[in-house]
Amino acid sequence: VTGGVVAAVDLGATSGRVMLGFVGDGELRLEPVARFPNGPVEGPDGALHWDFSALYRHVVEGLRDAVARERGIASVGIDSWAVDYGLVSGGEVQGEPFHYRDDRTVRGVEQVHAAVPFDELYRRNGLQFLPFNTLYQFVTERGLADADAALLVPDLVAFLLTGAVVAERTNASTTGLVDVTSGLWDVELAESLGIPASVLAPLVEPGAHLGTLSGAARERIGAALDVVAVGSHDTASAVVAVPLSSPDAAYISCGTWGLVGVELDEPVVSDAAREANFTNEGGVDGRVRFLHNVTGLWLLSEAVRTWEAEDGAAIDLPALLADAASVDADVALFDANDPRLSAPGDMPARIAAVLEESGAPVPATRAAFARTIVESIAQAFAGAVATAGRLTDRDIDVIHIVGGGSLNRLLCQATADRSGLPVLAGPVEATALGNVLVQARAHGWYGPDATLETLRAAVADAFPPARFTPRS
Ligand code: LFR
Repeated sequence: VTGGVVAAVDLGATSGRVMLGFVGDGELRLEPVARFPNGPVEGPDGALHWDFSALYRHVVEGLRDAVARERGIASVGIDSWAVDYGLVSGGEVQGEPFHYRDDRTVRGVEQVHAAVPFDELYRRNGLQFLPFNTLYQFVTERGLADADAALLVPDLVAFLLTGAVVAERTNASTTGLVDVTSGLWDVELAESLGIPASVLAPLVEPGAHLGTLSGAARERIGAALDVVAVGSHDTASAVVAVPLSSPDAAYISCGTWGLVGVELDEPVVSDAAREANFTNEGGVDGRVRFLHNVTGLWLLSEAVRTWEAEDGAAIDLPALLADAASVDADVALFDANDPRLSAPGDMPARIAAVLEESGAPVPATRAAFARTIVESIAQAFAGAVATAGRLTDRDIDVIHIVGGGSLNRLLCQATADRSGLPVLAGPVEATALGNVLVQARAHGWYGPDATLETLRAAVADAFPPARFTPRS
């Protein structure tokens, strides 16, 4: 291993960060440079949007701080949540991108499924049904016909930084418009839905050089940094950095969502996979991320947000989780994926309504509520791991949890207990690490033949996971 330093921009649904990644002989280390909040905002049209202008400003300021701290940055990589996009025309970004939790997608789903039945869609794009997959958003989009390109969020950031107009392949796979077999844009599908193929940018692979910071960005950041494509879907980057310890391991990338599944070489688009709502998203190096979206820490963070608004004061989450840990584990459970829990809002009241409907008792304290949420997420995780094993004919023997959820000991132990499998937790910053590692490999720092296994071995060395053994 030779080495150097790169910058990772990692944008999540609740916060974004800029980090420096140091890679060298036996070294793999992240240093946080900037962290900023993110979340849905209501636009003048009454719909949920992202404040993309603010996000971009934070990215530029973060990169400026990174350059001030470290002169020799070899490149920058960008990843974010999937599916959402901005329109570009005449070299400008048009308006603030819609948030995937906006309910305009209800119309989009009806429209798409009326034109192409879901089972045919699944055969073509291999994606689980999520109401916000980009194709459902596109068909409700008025500005599409006039746009030069529709770029997913990381590509949109790269465009503003360099002027490059591309679609990085792992994230493009979440649009529903990439053919799961060929890996190319399904132009015929797009056109049959009235989506102009001209807005779909050329596909690029993770590791591709996208360009150098252009005029305005270079001036504000203070260096002519190179931008390199990474697995720009945050989950694709996270999966790169899962220190998979067995060929039959499952992983859970747990943040706002819990992405539960296995890595495959070939997609599985069987009837059973479709009925279980498992997705075949594009991974780095052409691997397949065969997984299911479970609503993850969103349930807890929305509940905490509601309680904080009630109290007019911040809640100490570690203290709340410690109290939750001393509540009896035999609490009432609800379906974490209940669609009524998807939009922002008063989560404790909504969960209470779901519990009451099923005749289950509503927790009396916040600690008990937190316990019900964590156990319900763990139950959904265990179920999805079992389903992944069944659908791929694998005898899953260990579950890796990476991302923010890997720090939630209660959740890790509950997942071990409810699945009956050991849980290996960490690294917490898997997404940023995957981003850094794909750049590092593109620079040749892991040698000419480095595979994902080479990169994962580096993760396992630098970030030994914490083990949770199932209790009967
Ligand atoms: C996780 C994630 C999921 C995707 C969801 C919406 O951050 O990227 O993989 O399904 O957000 O984009």
